[in-house]
Amino acid sequence: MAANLIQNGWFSEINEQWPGVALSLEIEEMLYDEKSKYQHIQVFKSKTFGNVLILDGVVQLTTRDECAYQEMIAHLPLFSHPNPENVLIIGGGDGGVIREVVKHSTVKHITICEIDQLVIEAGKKYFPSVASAWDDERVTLVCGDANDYIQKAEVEGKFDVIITDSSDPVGPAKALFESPFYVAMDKALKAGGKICTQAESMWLHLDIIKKLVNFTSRTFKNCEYATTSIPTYPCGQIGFLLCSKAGGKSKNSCATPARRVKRGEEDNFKYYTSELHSAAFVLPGFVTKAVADAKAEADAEFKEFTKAQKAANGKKHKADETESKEDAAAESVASPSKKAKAS
Ligand code: SPM
Repeated sequence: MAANLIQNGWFSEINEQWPGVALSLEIEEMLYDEKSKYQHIQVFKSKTFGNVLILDGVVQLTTRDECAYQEMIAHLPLFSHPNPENVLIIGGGDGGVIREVVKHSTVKHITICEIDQLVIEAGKKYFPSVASAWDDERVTLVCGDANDYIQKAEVEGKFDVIITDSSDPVGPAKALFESPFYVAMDKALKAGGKICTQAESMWLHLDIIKKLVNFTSRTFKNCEYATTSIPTYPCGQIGFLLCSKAGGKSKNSCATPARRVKRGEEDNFKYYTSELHSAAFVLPGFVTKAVADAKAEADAEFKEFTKAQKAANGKKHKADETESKEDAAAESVASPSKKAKAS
């Protein structure tokens, strides 16, 4: 943690990604401070929000409010799918998303691709209530770069649900906010598959949200932004991008759950409810407009591209025609007997 982020026993999340605004948490005890090959990892015990995980100076989770993020990023796509069996988690080395995915009895295999082994170890040691499902027999860990893993031929058409629990688009997670990564995730889905990715704050990063919607709406059948409130992320809010692949038995929209929490199982969830699922897709006017604008821009760009391509093909067709006429004329001059035979 940069020294200027701790003063008088308080951690302040000062960062260029959210200029002029910062959350502060009072530190009771510093528990862990290591630099991995990828990032600076720190854990402290806070006065009122439990243990806190910080990566490169940015809050990733606190034990008090992590449910608002982990439950929503996992259950929004899982309950939108009628029968999720094979799930991929990208990132999420603290183990919180695994803890949520194992709650679905339909799920047979869970692959988690996390780049940083030290995050996994810190999670197990300092966040046992979060990293509680690593031993579930359905879980396989791939320790590596998710952007490489998702491009592999062996994952094509393999998953029902992909959940990307990443840090922000600076540092190791940068490529996870770019179009090629989403195109590769689409390929890795089965028909009717769903993806859900950490998609930043509507108060701070409307530009990132619009960019994500713009390129995902070209690839997927449907894409939607959903929101959750979480006090320890900047501005107290974070969102998710949910994209659906056509086909299968899934509905294209994730806004109405395909399955509801079963009666008697409500206590498995601290934050998520079937009602909150639908409510997460009800957005303030300016966000609804930004999402609609991004989709309309993508449509217009696609139409423009198709028009330009048609025009280029038309020109090429004409040029080919002229060329073959000229070739034929030249050939008939060079070998008049052929022409005579042909006629
Ligand atoms: N399993 C928890 C990992 C958290 N991953 C998301 C962290 C996002 C932190 N930054 C939020 C910034 C919002 N603009």
